[in-house]
Amino acid sequence: MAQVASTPLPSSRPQRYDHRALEARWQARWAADRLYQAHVDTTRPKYYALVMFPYTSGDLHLGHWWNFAVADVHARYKRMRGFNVLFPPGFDAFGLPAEGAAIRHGTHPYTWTMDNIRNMERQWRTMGGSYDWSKELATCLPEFYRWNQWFFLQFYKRGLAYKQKAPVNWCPKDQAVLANEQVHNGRCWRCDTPVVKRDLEQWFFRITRYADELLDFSGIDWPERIQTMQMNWIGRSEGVEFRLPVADHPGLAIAAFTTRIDTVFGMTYVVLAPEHPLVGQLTTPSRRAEVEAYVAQTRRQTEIERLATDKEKSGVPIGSYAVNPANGERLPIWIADYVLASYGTGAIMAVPASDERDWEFARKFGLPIRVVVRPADDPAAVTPERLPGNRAYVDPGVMVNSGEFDGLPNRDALERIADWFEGRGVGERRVNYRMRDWLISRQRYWGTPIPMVYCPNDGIVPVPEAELPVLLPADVEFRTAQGENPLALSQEFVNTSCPTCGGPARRETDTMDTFMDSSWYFLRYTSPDTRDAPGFDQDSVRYWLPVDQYMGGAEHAVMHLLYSRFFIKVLRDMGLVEFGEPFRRLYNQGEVLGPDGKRMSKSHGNVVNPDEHVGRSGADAVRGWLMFLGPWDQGGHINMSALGAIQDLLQHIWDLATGPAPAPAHGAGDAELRRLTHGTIKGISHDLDGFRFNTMVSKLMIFRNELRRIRDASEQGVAGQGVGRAAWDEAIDTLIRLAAPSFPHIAEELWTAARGHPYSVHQQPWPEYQEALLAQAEVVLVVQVNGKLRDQLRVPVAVAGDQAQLRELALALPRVRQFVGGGTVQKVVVVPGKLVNVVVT
Ligand code: ANZ
Repeated sequence: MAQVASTPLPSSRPQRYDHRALEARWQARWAADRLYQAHVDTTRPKYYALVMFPYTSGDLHLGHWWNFAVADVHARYKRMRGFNVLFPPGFDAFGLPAEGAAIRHGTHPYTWTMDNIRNMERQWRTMGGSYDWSKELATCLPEFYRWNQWFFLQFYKRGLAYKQKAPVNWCPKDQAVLANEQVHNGRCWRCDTPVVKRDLEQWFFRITRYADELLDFSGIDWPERIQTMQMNWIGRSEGVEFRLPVADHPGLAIAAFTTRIDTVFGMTYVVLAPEHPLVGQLTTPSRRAEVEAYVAQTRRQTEIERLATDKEKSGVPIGSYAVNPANGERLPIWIADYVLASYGTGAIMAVPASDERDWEFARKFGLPIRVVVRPADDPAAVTPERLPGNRAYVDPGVMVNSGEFDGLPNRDALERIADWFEGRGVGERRVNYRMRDWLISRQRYWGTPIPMVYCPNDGIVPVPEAELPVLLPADVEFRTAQGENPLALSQEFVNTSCPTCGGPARRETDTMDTFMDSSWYFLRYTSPDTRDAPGFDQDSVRYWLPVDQYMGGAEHAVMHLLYSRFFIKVLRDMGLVEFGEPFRRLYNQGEVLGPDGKRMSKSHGNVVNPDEHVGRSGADAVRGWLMFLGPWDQGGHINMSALGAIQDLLQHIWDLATGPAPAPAHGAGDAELRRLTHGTIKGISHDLDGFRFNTMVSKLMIFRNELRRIRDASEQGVAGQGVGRAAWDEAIDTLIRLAAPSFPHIAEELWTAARGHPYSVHQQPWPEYQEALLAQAEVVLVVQVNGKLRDQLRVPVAVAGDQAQLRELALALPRVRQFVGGGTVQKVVVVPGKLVNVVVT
């Protein structure tokens, strides 16, 4: 294997490390050779490595590099490990900013987006990544989004897509719906107008049908934190839904959901959400003005503001009363913003003694508090003043003031009262989820048109599959649109004919949430040219999916990562895929911060553009720089000293690989060098397996230091045990291969051009370490007599496990002989590699 190492390099070879020439040259060669193009090959183990695709915002900044370049190190490593790797790039290309740019600059969203893609792709390619550009996709192209429409139709057929009135954030000035993220302190992010809730007909996906299945994470290896966030988001709770008759309104009842039916005797008032449909009917004339003012005030708040626990409680009574079905008591009905219309039934039984929010509310408005569960160890704690800490008691305890249930542990009472209610037909056990159905309609232009038609005769009619895609119209006016959906203004788009009766009809002008695109783009990557349903080649998907390693930010914990899981489960139930989880392993990398330690943003003026650094220092240096900034999952902040350290590393690797080998008879000896080489392979492999890129780079640096030390000793003529040519060549060739995933260009140049090995280093197997070479040359064992330390034994590794020899050597030690003295050796206990104990009587 060793070839040309110490012969002077031919003059045509670059003597100096010049990243400029070599990076461009190798990138062109890899592209021409389609080195990273993935093909289905059932004879090889596959590995689907995926980074969350970027939004087409305009530029790739160093934060993108942090994601994509480091992920590339992982993909390259897996390739050298023998996997058939699929590693595709693409663009998340629909979304609001394109429309904003269109309004501001008068460009079409398509033009703006495609220009950005071109620029970002150019930057992306300078990374020297092993991305398979033949798989590239952009979600804003009809060849992609027609399948969104096709999936929508299938969901509709299966009852998983439906239309319903729902309250949305509405800016009265812009005349536009806003996403929750676009509401800042109750005001529009653009014009600062107070945002109101408005009920609009919206399209939903019935993700709640899969709620229970989405709580099951078995079979996937995801960070605990993300699983917990999804579980909290789904928010499964078991409880009882029961009815409270309304006093003086025969036949009318309020349904309430509670997880604590055991506390039903402690209910002292009832609260409806201000938006509850019964509020109008149950408000008495004398209360009307106050109630209406309160309802209007609530509509201006976001859900997040309403739920804040530190918020001062507010509410008003509406003048009517409800009857507690457990004891017949008449209780006042209030409305308050801490009760949400969208959860449970939008109404609660309030038990101030057992619930913190109800306690605060009751205290503020002077409502009664009745203790029904007391601490088990305090029989006197039956009044509010006697409760521990003078606050709501929420822990398990013993029932009081609850009729026949008094004295029971409250857990038992909970089941008994649930049975009692069910037996009397007053209520039923129920499971509730905090998660709502996925609202997918957006009143915007730059998204996938929802393929539905409204006909005066036939109602809502799906567009026939054969007529897909429903294309976004090109001639749309953006400037005049006062925040209104430009699609709705396009007569050419809106006016159509009914697929059923042929008469005049109107198209749906809502487009789909862009999370629709990201819910399945990873299927399309396997076969991006597919023109047939279902929008991906099923054989390719069978081979490549699920994704083996997904890499992306933790900010996607609930939306994208939950929607994708839902989507795949639906596709599985449709028989389109054979798996139920899209991403087998998930890794959340941290964030790279600006030089000032702050999040990079244009407003902070601390955005670092990679182009400049790539131009000056080379892509390899920037890749290493990023890895060296900190652990990948934690992030780090940009500092120039780290870049300098990487530039030194690259120069030193270059010098070692192109310079002469140490003269034999100098240096540390083959055994030590090989132990170093193989120990480094082991350490670096371990780090790469665990995504510890920063410590991996440190290990390369240590390896580099040691090799330089050996070489320098040789140059200075320091006598040693001698490093043979084979061991040196092994070390250098290993160094290059270990560096190849991180520094693909310099590694290729050194491997192929400088050392004359067969192209490409990126198709070489990953070096394997030999365990036997890792062991220390000598091992020191402790020698005891009757359990007391008396001496030590230094033996060659080969002897350290040889019981008979160790016994003999230990007994021969002078100090052992001294302590054995005239006694009899009963036995010699040998723990190989560690200890010899001589037992004497
Ligand atoms: C009485 C009670 C007594 C409650 C008690 C709790 C403790 P999770 O676990 O999140 O499902 N609740 C029900 N619907 C609500 C709504 N629309 N808005 C605000 N709060 C609502 O919580 C269920 C509990 O949250 C329910 O149980 C109800 O208060 C409240 F000692 O009923 B509970």
